[in-house]
Amino acid sequence: MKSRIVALGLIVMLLTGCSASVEETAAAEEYTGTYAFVTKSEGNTYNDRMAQGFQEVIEEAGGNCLIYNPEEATAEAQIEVLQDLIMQGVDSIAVAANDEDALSSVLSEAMEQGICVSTVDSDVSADSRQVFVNQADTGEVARTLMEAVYETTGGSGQWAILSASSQATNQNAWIRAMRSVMEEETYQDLRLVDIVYGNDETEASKEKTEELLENYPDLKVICAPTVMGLAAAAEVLAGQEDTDVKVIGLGLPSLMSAYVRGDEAVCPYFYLWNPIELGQMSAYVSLALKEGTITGTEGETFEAGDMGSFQIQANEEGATEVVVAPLIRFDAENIGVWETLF
Ligand code: RAM
Repeated sequence: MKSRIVALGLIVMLLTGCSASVEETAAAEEYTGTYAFVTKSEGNTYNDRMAQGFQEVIEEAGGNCLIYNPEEATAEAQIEVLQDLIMQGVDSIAVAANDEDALSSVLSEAMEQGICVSTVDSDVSADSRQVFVNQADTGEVARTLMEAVYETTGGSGQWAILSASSQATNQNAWIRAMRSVMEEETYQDLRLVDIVYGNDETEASKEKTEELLENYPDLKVICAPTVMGLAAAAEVLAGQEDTDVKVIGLGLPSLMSAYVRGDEAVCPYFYLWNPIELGQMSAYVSLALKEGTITGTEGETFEAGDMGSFQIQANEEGATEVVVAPLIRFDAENIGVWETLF
């Protein structure tokens, strides 16, 4: 008898999304509920643009939206927020993880409580969330950045990486993938001399940039796959009297417009996806998980408003993800259009 009750509970869970209560079934059908979005940290315009997209979609669907920006880009700061969300009994949590493993236990607890859990921008281990909303294919990001390093250095010489926090899953995945692209013969004359971490904070990233310039007088290029890091490095380079060092990476047009224009531009071009659309996609995924349209399994499809129909795929780590968009290249020619958007 007991196992029949458990089985019935499981069927209800599958039919109604992550929570097993019958009352919530009705709510899910109307797309109501409380949907939380936890960013990596406050003071990062990129996170604000993602949160903006998330909020738009949730509120349009009639949901209650909660945005949390932890004070620092650390796992500890996020765990505190996540514990609070479990206590509040929210319906859904979407989180951009500061650490691949450290959030596992709190996110698993959230799922046990019937909360829908997804990651966005930066993932956790596969068993502590249902699906990852990936901004862009990891291999494509790595190859694109390596090609930019190659082109900007002229194919040889020293370069360094200015990353965000040392535990960030997305940063580390891109760095790992860049290292494997670097093994190709084309890149054999390039030398990665250092990887430094500015924690997605402007001052810390500026200090790390200055240290790189001091420690490596022959440095040619800094690659910063973090929007706060890229803008900070560009600001430092633009303030140097006499330097040929360039910066490339992932950045927000609104923060970079001063640095890509003109012959002496310290950043010849950079890349990103649309962070507002990334937040929107995270909201559509959260709604579909709650509604029960998807559970986070490979092959499931769902509708993402104007962005169309999407399918959940398996990634290289054997986990599931939705890949949002190709990378956009920004340079002096097109930045004027993009800088007003994000
Ligand atoms: C930073 C964050 C974020 C990353 C972007 C490109 O602000 O580290 O996770 O995706 O840059």
